[in-house]
Amino acid sequence: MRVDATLFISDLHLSPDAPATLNRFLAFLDGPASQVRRLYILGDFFESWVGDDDLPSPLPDTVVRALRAQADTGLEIHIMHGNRDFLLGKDFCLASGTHLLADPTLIELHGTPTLLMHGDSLCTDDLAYQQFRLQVRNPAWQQAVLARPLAERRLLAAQMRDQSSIAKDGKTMVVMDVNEEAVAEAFRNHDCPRLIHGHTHRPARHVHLVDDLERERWVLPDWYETGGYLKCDSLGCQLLAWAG
Ligand SMILES: [Mn+2]
Repeated sequence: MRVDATLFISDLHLSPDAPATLNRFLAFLDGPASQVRRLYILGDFFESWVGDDDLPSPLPDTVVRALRAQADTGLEIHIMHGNRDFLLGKDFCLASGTHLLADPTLIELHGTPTLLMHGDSLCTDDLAYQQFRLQVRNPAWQQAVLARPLAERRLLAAQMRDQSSIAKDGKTMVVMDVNEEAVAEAFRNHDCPRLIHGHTHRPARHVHLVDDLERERWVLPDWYETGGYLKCDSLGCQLLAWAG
């Protein structure tokens, strides 16, 4: 029996180089996720995604089968693009039984209007990154990339990962965190009391006073060392660790 609760995860950065994280995720699906009705994956599920024609590779294949098994037994699964896996497409969703979610999306979460985002669009102090984001989210750029051979796209993905880690080295923690005004704007634009996002890898519950109303912002953990997730039901939300 699945209980009426919703789980949120993000930033697993699943990759063939991190088998422990994959195992932790598979255990999470068979554990906490098998007990509830809904799972939201808010971006950077994969460390990189070179196109849905890579589905037969071992890692995507394992993950798709595991998601599918839960979807087939009643788990509603939604997935949002992150800044690593923005090429995840319809074929992935069809194969895994998941639903692609726009960034941002406002949902009614157990009675509370809740805004869901990956979180990178809130990091407006990082101008170089926002430039990059505009490029990779451009449908024309994505089509051009997807038209290239798979092997070439794998190389490109590796290069982009290297460039991202070099770029991060030169940036301060403040630049890479969310901008307070961007957060306030998001709350205002969607007129909601709650926001859930990932991306910054700084799990926490923040309270923001926007237009005289208290709003809560939950930041999801990454899965590099251990895992973790946010569990929400009609009573509220809580961050939980998941060591597998
Ligand atoms: Mn991210």
